[in-house]
Amino acid sequence: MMDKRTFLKTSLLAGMGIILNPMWTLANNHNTTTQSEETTPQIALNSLFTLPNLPYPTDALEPYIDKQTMEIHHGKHHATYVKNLNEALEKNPAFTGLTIEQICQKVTYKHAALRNNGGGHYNHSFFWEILTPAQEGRTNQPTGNLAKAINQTFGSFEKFQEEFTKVALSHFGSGWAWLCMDKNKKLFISSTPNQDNPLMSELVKQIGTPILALDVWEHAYYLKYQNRRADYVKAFWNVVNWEKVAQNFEKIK
Ligand code: MN3
Repeated sequence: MMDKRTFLKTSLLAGMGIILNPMWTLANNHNTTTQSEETTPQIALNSLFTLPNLPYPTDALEPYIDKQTMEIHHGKHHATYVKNLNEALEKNPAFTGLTIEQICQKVTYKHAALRNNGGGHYNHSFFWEILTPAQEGRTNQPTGNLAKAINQTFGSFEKFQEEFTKVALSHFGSGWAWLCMDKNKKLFISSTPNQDNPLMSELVKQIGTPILALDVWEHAYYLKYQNRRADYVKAFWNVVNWEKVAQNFEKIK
């Protein structure tokens, strides 16, 4: 038998909704477990992305790409993509713990923030690495297996350059030009709008792994070249890091 004091206490707590029906608790726990198995990723929720350092000083690509453009492009534009990517990941737990490549492979038209900022982070991180300071008297061309593959696919290095330049110049508005390898190990040139890239298999026509990239957003060249995208693309060939491009090629060949 409950004494009066216990009865009062129990009634009060029940009235406040604090005493739980054991069946309800079980059902609720079961439901929670099922949901978390479906939506919680296996990897810890701590792998936020950070802005990578440039592999050279901001003035190292002068006179082809100017210091101020590099400062703003890396320190402001790229930094903003990283910040917004991390915010978007908090709202999309199914993407947490994935590499940036995996995020790009998984995004669809439904994930606008992840698509734009995940793409922005991948594309710029990739772009900084395939650039390098120009060297006096150097013929800046690929060598070895990569040179052979370019010759086989496009006829010659000059024809490849022409084709890549044509794609970079004819891309309307903001976007990227790419040299990629497809799943049959064949090189191809393409362009993508905004921050899309050829890893985004749900979104692009030509799927592939990037080897070389060129940012053709106006923010990449406007301070120095204004509307003259052609001059910027021409200058780009002086600062391509063909050693790095060859490494990208060898990794997936
Ligand atoms: Mn850019």
